[in-house]
Amino acid sequence: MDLSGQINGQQFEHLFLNASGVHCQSTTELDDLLNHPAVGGIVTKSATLEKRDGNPAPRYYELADGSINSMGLPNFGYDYYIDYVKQSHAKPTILSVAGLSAADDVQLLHQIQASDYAGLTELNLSCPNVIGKPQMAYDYAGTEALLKEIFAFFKKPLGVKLPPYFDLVHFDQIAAVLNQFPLTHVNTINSVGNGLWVDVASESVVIKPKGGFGGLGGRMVLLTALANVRALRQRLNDSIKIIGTGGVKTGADVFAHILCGAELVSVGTQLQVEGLSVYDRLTTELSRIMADKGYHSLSDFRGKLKTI
Ligand code: OXC
Repeated sequence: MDLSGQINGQQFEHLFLNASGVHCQSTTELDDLLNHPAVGGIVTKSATLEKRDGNPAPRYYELADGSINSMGLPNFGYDYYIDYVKQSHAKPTILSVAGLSAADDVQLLHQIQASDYAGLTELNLSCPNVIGKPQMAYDYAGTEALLKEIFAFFKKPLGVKLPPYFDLVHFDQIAAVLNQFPLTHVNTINSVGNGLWVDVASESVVIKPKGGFGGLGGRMVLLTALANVRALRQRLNDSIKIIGTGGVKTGADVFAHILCGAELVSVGTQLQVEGLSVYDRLTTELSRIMADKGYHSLSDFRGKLKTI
């Protein structure tokens, strides 16, 4: 079974990645992922210019059908992650970066441009959990101005991590912005910000930051994720590949992401819940569905969702 995909000519022998934030903060965790046979490549925790502790705990909570988090970008800082991805690895790496301001984003990308890292970079325009910092990708004019500034000097492969959009007009608007630039990919969706879970027994919120508000992930966001993959695949230039992220719990969910047009698929909450063995189970389940349908490779059905 051919489960491969490509971004910017880089071959991912296996479609599975981690969702940035899950099992990717330390080099040990990143090594675990790279060493797993069913993982095609890794995405680092989004790096800020300086190391951050993130928001106060509790800041992640598991629900019956997903998760809510307000981690606040805890990470070891840009130098730590660029050193890691610059090493030679047997699989492709995606260096995720997130400035605390647009000026930080520009500075991070200047540093990557000046480095000898030649792999993929992903600019996170959608973290919902940094207090006082709006999700940039909801500001279409701001995103356009930022990408204009970046592509004036950045000549390496670059993608963006997007928040979920909910209105068809918003898909049109963000696609019109993104199509102006030589992006390698979009990664959609980041967590659905901001949700609120109420524990009725204790009459309380379940995470501490922001009075309990946080980004939703896991199965409860699958339909939103699929809609974003599909709507963006229908609107973006063919050269901009899509990493489908959000809601994957079963092989059928992975199949649905590919059918909507995802090139690769990443796993977040379910990786946190189940550990690395999730990739074996998903591979088995996906391969069984493909075999039953007579498919040999993802390209046999990628983007071929039928409408009625
Ligand atoms: N999305 C992010 O981009 N970052 C993390 N959480 C999330 O849902 C975080 O660190 O808060």
